[in-house]
Amino acid sequence: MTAASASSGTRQGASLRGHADYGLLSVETVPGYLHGHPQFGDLVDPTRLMVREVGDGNLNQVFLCRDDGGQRLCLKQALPWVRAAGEGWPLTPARATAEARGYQAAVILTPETVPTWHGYDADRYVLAMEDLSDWKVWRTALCDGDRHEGVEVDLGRHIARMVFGTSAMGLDTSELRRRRAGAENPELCHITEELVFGDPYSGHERNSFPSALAPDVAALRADNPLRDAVAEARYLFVSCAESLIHGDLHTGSVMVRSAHADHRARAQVIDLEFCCYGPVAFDLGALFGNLLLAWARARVLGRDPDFIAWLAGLPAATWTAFASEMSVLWPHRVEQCWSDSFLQQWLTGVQAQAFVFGACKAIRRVVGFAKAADLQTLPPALYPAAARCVLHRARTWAVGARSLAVEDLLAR
Ligand code: SR1
Ligand code: MG
Repeated sequence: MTAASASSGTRQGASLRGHADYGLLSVETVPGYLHGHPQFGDLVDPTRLMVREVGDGNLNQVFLCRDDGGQRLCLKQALPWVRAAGEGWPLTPARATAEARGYQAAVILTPETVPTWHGYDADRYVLAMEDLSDWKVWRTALCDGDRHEGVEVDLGRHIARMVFGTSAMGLDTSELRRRRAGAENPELCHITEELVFGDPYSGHERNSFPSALAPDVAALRADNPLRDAVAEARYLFVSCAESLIHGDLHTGSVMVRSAHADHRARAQVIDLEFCCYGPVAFDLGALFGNLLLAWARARVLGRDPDFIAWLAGLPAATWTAFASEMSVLWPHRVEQCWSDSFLQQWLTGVQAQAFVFGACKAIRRVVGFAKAADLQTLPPALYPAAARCVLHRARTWAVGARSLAVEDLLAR
């Protein structure tokens, strides 16, 4: 076997070649690329390679490479446009540089919760990392009704370790400022500002929802307390650069697997192209908002009550893991001026912010561009009830954020 073999999703590769002067990869050209880039090519045998393009996200192409000795590698390349929209929506491939920056920080601060990192080719916007094809996308697992116990603990810890290691808690402020200055990701942040905080409350043509939901969406747009909360969250996202955040930490950015020696599941955080300096609550909120989608789905499908109760407990369990890890790391802060009572105050503020961000993240998946499988794969007759459940619950989070307990987010 000497040639790369095409598989599903690769037809796009042919039409993309020639459009980008940095050389877009295809299943046919990956073996040659690996020959010419031995820092990656040495990890597999490029002469005896099977290559599959498996990108199913909104932005990039992803190649899984496996040689006939079983060695595997994942290459991810940024396209010069939004994959889900096509060439009419150009987007800088430099987002891959932001993603590489995120992985490089994460492999130092929390190596257990990211794939093994093999490096970045900045000329071709290609990231090389461990192939996680024997893991499952958490969103898919939740949609299927699979329980992966312990994933939420990994995620809470992951977020805490990232915030501690990239903020004024763990860095001296000169170093923090240098890192911030070198970590701008304006185009991707702009997408978030528009898609998460803007479009759902406007008549933007990117929005889409069934006509049955039109009265609900109109009510959302006329809801001034909700819109004020969204505006405050948007301002916080734009203005707060406390730590390096993932920037898109929904359940589709998490891979999960159960078979571990201690019988608890594990999480791997992926897809860091939205990585930027921002408010840590944005990552926590992304998880909460996407757990709301999974919970609404499970309810309308009439899933096992134990599964629904487990789902309902995940925001609090994630939060507890996050807050506990912050307490573990706290004695190592660089400045004692960050007092113990400051930590408690900070946690209280972050939690309320996360509820509003979570609301925004859930609402955008119902009204705006880029939907989520949790709702989209429901039988059509069940969709409106699930969507209304999400919108109603999200509003409660946004307008009641300062008085809500995390245990109550998904209470019946
Ligand atoms: C134009 S990109 C659309 C969405 O895909 C990503 O996963 C982000 O959530 C972004 O908002
Ligand atoms: Mg993504």
